[in-house]
Amino acid sequence: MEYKNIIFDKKDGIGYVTMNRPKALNALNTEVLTELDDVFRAIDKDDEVRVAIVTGEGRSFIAGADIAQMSELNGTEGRDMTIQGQKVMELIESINKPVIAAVNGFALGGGNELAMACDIRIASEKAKFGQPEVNLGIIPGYGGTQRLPRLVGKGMAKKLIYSAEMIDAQEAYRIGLVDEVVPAEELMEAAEKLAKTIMSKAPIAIKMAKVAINNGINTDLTIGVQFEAESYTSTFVSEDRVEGMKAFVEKRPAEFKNK
Ligand code: CO8
Repeated sequence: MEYKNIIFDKKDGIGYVTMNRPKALNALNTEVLTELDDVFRAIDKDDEVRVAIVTGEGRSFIAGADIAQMSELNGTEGRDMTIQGQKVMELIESINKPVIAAVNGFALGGGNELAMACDIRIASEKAKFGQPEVNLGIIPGYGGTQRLPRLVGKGMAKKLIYSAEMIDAQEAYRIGLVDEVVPAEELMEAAEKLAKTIMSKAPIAIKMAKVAINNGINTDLTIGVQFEAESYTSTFVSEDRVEGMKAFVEKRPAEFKNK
């Protein structure tokens, strides 16, 4: 598929998805969502990509769903656009490799929701976060009412959603919405450094850690530890587990083969 609103590159095991609609601050319309769906399906299947990084061109990460487009929709069409976006967020969350959000600027509404669907969020000091939907007479519709309380707790999520308050990167870090804050000029370097660290580890272990954490967070502890046992077993029967432990005993770096 040819992309008009995003750029996809890959280099040294990293897949870069750059939101590229800077005149609209990278707002998500149905065409952008279709392109994101396509690119993340491709990343999921692409053995050359071990970790993906999502970022935005210009001064915004993503300033939300496209308000101009939404303003033209009736109820049914609005529901369809919500479901389309929710599916994209679920896809990003469930692909079998880590996705890092390198949040360069505004992450508002659907933009914050996309960042939350990623595994890890690294923010530039210039980034701004918020769920301003109630200003428009709607509520978050790309998973924000569900993922935000899971990340920052119910009270803080309600405060942010009810008030539509925009917060800076340090505050987002303080409440646990982002995992690291770096100077703007070091953002991509920080995301790549983390991606390279992850790529140096056993690939099946990384994949299974993602499965165990994501499945577990959506259920209770009893079921969650059962997911962990299943995921753990998948790592324990792998050749890389034998290699990892052997390398430790032999005091040498492990050579993982994704087997
Ligand atoms: N949609 C469409 N266009 C946008 C959006 C957006 N979300 N955000 C900014 N733009 C456009 C502006 O219209 C403007 O275009 P133009 O130059 O043609 O007038 C351009 O981007 C630059 O924006 P501003 O001039 O407003 O720039 P400022 O620096 O003054 O302000 C802000 C930046 C604060 C980010 C401001 O643009 C803003 O408040 N944007 C809207 C943020 C927002 O409310 N986001 C939430 C949207 S709702 C949502 O995401 C719901 C998700 C679930 C949807 C379910 C589907 C039905």
